[in-house]
Amino acid sequence: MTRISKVSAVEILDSRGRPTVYAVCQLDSGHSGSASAPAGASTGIAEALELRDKDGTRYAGLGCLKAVANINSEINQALAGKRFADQTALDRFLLTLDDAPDKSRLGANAIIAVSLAFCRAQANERALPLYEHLAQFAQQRPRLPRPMINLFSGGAHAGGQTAIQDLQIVVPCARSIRQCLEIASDVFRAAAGIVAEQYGMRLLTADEGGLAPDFASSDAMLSCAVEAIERAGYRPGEDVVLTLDVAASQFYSDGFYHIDGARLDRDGMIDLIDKWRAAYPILSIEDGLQEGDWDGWRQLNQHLTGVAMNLGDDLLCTSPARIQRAIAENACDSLLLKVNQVGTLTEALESLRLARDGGWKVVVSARSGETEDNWLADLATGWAGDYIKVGSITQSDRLAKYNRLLILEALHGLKLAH
Ligand code: 2PG
Ligand code: MG
Repeated sequence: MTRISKVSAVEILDSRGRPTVYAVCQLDSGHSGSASAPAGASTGIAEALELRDKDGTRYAGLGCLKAVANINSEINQALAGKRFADQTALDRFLLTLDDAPDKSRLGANAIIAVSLAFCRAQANERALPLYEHLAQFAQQRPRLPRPMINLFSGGAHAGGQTAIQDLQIVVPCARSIRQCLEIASDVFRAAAGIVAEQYGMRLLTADEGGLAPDFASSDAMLSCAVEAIERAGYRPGEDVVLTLDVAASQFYSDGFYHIDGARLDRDGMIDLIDKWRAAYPILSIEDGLQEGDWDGWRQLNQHLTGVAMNLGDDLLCTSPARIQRAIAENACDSLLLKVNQVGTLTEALESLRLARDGGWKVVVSARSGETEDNWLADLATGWAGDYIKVGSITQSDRLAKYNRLLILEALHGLKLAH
């Protein structure tokens, strides 16, 4: 049993310069742990709610002082002096404190920060590296996830200059994290060179550090990625492949997808995805359709089965209920797992287990708003994610996670998935 002596919190700033929550959990044993909450920009409708102050005099209303105060007062009063057998006991207790289904009373940003801080404190108490503690919690054999590394950004992460939100590269030929990053860096440099030649700009990067030129179309973005892979000396489709986060909910309105100057209905959007798939080496399509169109997702799944991963982010919101529905309805075949979408580690683990039981692939993902905290790398390793989606290789909020993976590989002897 672990006895908590105190939990406390501070408002800190994330990679977009927006407030977020940093929590500390102190144990009677003298050990402690801390963690910070990430924050999304293209959030799904079914996500747990980040509590923001809505006080226009600070950070345009995005302050987190209420969430911080909830930890320092109510959550601390409820937890201080209590004993918990494990993470599940702590998380279940947290859920009893906030009876709002979307965790909006205390704030999902407050709850996830406490859930993670407790996890780190317990790992420290048990003298285990965080990934190992998480692996034992999930009863998984730890394994390094293969990175999906952001090359180009658009959508909500880059001012909407192109519709597709994230174009990422995966290096299937790499046998190590080190090699993945070396090759990704070659491709990124080549892409930066092409962007400089064709768009006259050096490194104009988006929220996750990806290059964000004003591509004329999705095709221009995709073909530029292929050109960058070739220019860097690699074979597209063999050495390096592409993954897309279409984030289609972001450009869906009035019943249509507004993309590349066209106004597409569901069938038109599925056709477009088929064309991309036929023309480019695409391993995975995330949020190819908007989050409310379950019939469309079933249709899309038939098109993608056997040719690309059909990855649900906004559709699923890491919610066990939505994952169960998607499995039952054959709506997709892979989970983008973001723990703050659901609000506690225990609920996220339930989502992971459902996805695994359904035979799905799992991509453990960062948010577009991150901090220097690196718990995600340990989570993706301890929970044996197939892939990790962290963003590009140009910002410390992203590199904190990649660097942790490099360290886990070099010093802890962990091996890359597949
Ligand atoms: C996504 C994420 C990460 P956000 O949509 O997958 O790229 O973005 O955190 O803004 O939801
Ligand atoms: Mg997404």
